[in-house]
Amino acid sequence: MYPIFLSPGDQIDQTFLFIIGVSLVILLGLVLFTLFCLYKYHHSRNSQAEYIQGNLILEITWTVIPVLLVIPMFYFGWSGFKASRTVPKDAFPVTAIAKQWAWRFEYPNGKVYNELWVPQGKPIKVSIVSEDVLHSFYVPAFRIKRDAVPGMENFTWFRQDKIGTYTLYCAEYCGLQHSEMITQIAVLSPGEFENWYSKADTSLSIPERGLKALRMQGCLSCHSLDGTQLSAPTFKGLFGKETIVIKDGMEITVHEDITHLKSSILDPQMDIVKGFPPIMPTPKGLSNDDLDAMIEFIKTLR
Ligand SMILES: [Cu+2]
Repeated sequence: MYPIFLSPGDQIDQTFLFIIGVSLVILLGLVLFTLFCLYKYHHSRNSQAEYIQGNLILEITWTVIPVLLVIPMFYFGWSGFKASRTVPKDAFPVTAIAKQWAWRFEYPNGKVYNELWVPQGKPIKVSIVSEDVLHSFYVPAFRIKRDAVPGMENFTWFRQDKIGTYTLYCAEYCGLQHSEMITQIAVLSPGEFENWYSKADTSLSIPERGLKALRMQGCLSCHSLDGTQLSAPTFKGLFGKETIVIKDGMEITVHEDITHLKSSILDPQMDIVKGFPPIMPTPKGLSNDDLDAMIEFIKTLR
């Protein structure tokens, strides 16, 4: 039996090492055997070929040895797979929500964050869902990759004993800003985690709340804060600006005031800023307060 104190990531590593080890032994054996045959059966020593009709011992040997090698590979692979699909009962549940192009994490107490913060040494069950297209929850450091499929709930689990930050990628090409769909898993000491987890978000100022909402909605994958041109207009200096937009095929100039910004967020296809692709998704689950806070935040980027 696999020691149950190993997390699925460690089991995958051990299985991998086992298979690599066996492969190396086979490689070495084959090379040595080839060199031996090259020498022994060189035509200068054996000019006449010999006719051999079957060899029972040889046939049994080359059947039994591979079987003995392959069965443990299967065993380690299978038990590792089973461990990765069997969530411990005391696991802490978090939901990972994927959308173009950001991750969002919902905790049992209602806390929502754009990074996955977890306590050290505790099994974490991650339910994985998508709000739009296929994405994939990929954490190389934990040896985890699991798809986020629209319309169904997937899951994975991990336990990390080492405090630190680990990168979480999206590993399924999901559109223009796919490569921006990247965030962090922060493994904190249990005390630190409890401290963060039990603290409500009421301490945020209104613009701070707006920034958080922009992150959560994935806006910052396309709209920069510092004037950099990504695949959508930058937020820097946007408020109060005159912008040329395409509306029903016609170019018109709009004034980016509170009303226009709000309606552009709620109905992204209403008019499209000239020179940019019409790729912005309609925000989901955006409260009025968050919308107001977003505008307040954009206002600060003069
Ligand atoms: Cu994605």
